[in-house]
Amino acid sequence: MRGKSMASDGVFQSVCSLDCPDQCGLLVHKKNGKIVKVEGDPDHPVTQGNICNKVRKMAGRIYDPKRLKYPMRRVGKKGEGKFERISWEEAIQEITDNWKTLIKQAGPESILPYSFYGNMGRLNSEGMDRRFFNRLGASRLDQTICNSAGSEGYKYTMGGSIGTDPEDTVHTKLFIMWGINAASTNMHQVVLAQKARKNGAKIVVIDVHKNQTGRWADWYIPVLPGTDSALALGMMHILFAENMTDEAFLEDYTVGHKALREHVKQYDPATVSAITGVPVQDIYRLARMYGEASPAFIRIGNGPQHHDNGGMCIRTISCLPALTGQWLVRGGGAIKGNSHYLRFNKNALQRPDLRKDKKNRVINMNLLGQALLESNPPIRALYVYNSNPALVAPDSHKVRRGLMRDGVFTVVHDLFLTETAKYADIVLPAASSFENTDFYTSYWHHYIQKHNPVTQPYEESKSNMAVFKLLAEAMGFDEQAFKDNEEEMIRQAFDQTNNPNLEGITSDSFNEKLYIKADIKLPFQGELPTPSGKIELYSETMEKKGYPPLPTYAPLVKDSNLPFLFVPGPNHNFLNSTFSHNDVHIKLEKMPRLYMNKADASELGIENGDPVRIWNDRGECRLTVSVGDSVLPGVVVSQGLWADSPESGIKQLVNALTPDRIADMGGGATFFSGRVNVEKIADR
Ligand SMILES: Nc1nc2c(c(=O)[nH]1)N[C@H]1C(S)=C(S)[C@@H](COP(=O)(O)OP(=O)(O)OC[C@H]3O[C@@H](n4cnc5c(=O)[nH]c(N)nc54)[C@H](O)[C@@H]3O)O[C@H]1N2
Ligand SMILES: Nc1nc2c(c(=O)[nH]1)N[C@H]1C(S)=C(S)[C@@H](COP(=O)(O)OP(=O)(O)OC[C@H]3O[C@@H](n4cnc5c(=O)[nH]c(N)nc54)[C@H](O)[C@@H]3O)O[C@H]1N2
Ligand code: SF4
Ligand SMILES: [Mo]
Repeated sequence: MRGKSMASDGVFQSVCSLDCPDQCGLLVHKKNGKIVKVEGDPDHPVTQGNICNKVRKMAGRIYDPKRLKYPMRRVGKKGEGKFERISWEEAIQEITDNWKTLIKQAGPESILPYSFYGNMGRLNSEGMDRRFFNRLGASRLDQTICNSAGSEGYKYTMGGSIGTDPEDTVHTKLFIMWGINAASTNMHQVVLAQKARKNGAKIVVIDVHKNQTGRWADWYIPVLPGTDSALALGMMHILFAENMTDEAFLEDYTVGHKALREHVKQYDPATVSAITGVPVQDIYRLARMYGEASPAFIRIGNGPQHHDNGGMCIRTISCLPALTGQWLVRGGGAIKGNSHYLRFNKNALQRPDLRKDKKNRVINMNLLGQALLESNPPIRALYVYNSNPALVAPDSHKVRRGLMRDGVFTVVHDLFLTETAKYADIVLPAASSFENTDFYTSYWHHYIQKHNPVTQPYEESKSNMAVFKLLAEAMGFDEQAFKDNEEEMIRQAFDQTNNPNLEGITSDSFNEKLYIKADIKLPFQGELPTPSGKIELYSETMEKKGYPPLPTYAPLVKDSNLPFLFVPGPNHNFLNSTFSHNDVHIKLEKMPRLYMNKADASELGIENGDPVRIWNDRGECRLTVSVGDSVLPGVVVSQGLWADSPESGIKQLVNALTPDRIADMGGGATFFSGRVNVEKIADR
């Protein structure tokens, strides 16, 4: 620590709590008790003092005049945003009185928690909250909105979220950025790749949109949405056919390579080209480049798995490094996610033993609208924290119809009056992560960090942890689990982790060192956590579950005959919907655009900068078009989770258009598999 954390002036070490793989070390500057500047901590071994522009501007968000200061009760209609100030005592009393009545009338499953990782701190995202809802016996939430399809797919191949140490990628000679907009979403992977590039590394980007990352690449390969597994199978076809596979590695460390060799014969370059839109000669060039380069590294992003076939797509891509034996080369291999390495003691943290009825129903968070509208028995209370489903969940209008329903008593705990909070009966002000004690584990690099608060909670705001303790007390839960403080919970999380990578790391280690690296043994010196202990190119587990046991291409669901596939991803200056309320970030981003191919545009009489209406039977948006060749014909792309502005008639909520269909694996979301129509309009 560079200063005493609660001193009113000084520079304090901190961590970025946003849902971003980089999990940067921060330095927070304070003057007269207020945060005046946030910058990167040069001592962080991976992020080394660089941070993104959006978090550089974090002080403005912390003291944004729109930040919630005290609890409030709704006085207007749901969604209208009219509230009156109440005290914390009144708020807790009203919430728990309501819940107690509901539990008597309809049982605790009538209450649904809804949360994600608006704050990555484990105590405040999956600690005291889990203890509370377990003890309450509430309905359970399946947290599927982000990476669950891809993680399940990857797991069939590798046994878990196990990948390359990103620090080793300074040695890499070939980077394939596959469906990741790393320049915006994983900037330190780009920094590492830049270092490797100075030593001759080449960078290939496979994406449906030539965005910041595609423009940075040595070679950008446009691909049609949802066709990546075909492209990976085409690469395998060539690797086997041209003897570029590592037979010794396949024999020693994989299961099913002989079957795979036969299976991929059907994915010849001509067939694959017809599916993917990638020219035959480019498929050859890509496969040969991959077969020849070493170390070759694939950074697998979230894009390809937000599709109907997303699980299988990641399952397929994750087989590639095994074919060439790249897992044994320092700086080779792949990263989809790395969270398996930092497994702490989840049971001690979350206390599933406090749940009496182990069969409580599970609600898939991607189906929030349907759950609120159609569940039987109905959901009668909703408690939202660390998330903004009215903006981020698929099929927004369905979600909003659910949130509008009378008879759903809704509480929202957030730093801002988000679109979701406008539907709440009670709104609670949240402390920012700078105000909390917590611990953080990255899902990309291998470091763990404890966080001590750098400032007092803003106005009357409280951390999630503090609120769940108050709720537990008011519900009369008297177990020790609800009396534990942050330090005790951190101790429990690092006690008996059963994880060799964390051997020797206890909560005391955090007093000695701020950034603690897990001790990672290369996967192939030991066993992988797959059933066979090897990389499963052929998966019996998949076969038993009714999936093709070998990697296989399946087309997207065609949900209508509308002409365009719509890919609404995140943007550079927001983090999901976080910052979409902050004027500085809005100004940086300017406005939401719709990227369209010039051939499509000319057919529709659309010119660059025209306002367009984009719609399907779920909803509509009005965006400004950007015409060019950054997307293939038949595809339109937008960036950013922007809010509508009903006052000014602005419709830019992209999830109004996205399907709430569930992906092939993990209950995942299919944000990028919906179809839309586009037409020119006179004015946005
Ligand atoms: N600035 C910023 N950083 C963020 C976030 C943010 O909102 N803003 N969000 C954070 C979170 S929660 C996450 S999960 C990550 C997500 O970050 P990424 O892993 O980068 O995922 P996305 O940005 O959703 O999509 C990545 C890319 O996939 C492309 N894509 C879409 N469909 C396909 C396809 O079928 N095939 C291929 N090859 N490409 C496709 C998109 O055009 C996009 O460029 O970023 C985190 N970091
Ligand atoms: N169209 C489309 N939709 C998407 C995506 C996409 O690419 N395209 N990406 C999807 C993905 S990958 C993800 S992960 C989800 C993310 O969706 P969300 O998890 O909802 O992420 P955010 O929009 O950042 O909202 C987080 C909220 O938590 C609040 N918050 C922050 N810290 C705290 C805290 O300590 N306590 C409390 N109570 N609240 C806090 C923030 O103020 C913010 O309102 O969105 C998904 N939605
Ligand atoms: S959002 Fe990501 S890149 Fe930006 S400071 Fe946080 S962890 Fe670092
Ligand atoms: Mo995410």
